[in-house]
Amino acid sequence: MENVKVVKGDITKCEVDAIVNAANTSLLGGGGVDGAIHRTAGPQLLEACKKLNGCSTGDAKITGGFNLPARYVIHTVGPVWRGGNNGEEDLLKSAYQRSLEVAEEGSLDKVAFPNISTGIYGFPKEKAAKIAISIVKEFMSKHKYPSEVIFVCFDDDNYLLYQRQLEK
Ligand code: AR6
Repeated sequence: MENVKVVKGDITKCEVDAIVNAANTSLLGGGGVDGAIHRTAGPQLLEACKKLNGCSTGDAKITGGFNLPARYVIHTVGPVWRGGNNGEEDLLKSAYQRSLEVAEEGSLDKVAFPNISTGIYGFPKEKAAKIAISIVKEFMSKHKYPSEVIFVCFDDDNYLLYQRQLEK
């Protein structure tokens, strides 16, 4: 599908309508992609996040992008991988689904996703890639927005997995 793309790189450099942040339930910043997004966006992002009163795992909330090239940040919280029998797959699906719904509600056209939960949260990468791609394709087949989704992979493993999965 040509409106679903994969690139290797840093999501904080993406000039899109919204980038998705793999945050934690506090929404007050952290390491990984969350840390990079807050560093680039500047302190106004933290101020905006403080007003959101956190976010449940599997949910998503939106702020402005401040100093980022992206107009908005959709903050979602993926699950911590605890062996796979604690609802992790459904929670990851929900994190993608809710992020897409928030984009759709804002009529946001071009959205970039990081590989949610596959860093510090330890979700198996191949399983996560299959979930991400299937949820995104299904959502896009039913909705006008977003009309373009970019999977921004930071590590080689994820980049190769997404390339392989998207070729199918
Ligand atoms: N651009 C794109 N992807 C990135 C970047 C970047 N600049 N930096 C890292 N990644 P992680 P999680 C990739 O750990 O597993 C934070 O502390 C990384 O290679 O950022 O959902 C939050 O506050 C990996 O593939 O997020 C939470 O506490 C992917 O982003 C916790 O980490 C996700 O890795 C969330 O853990």
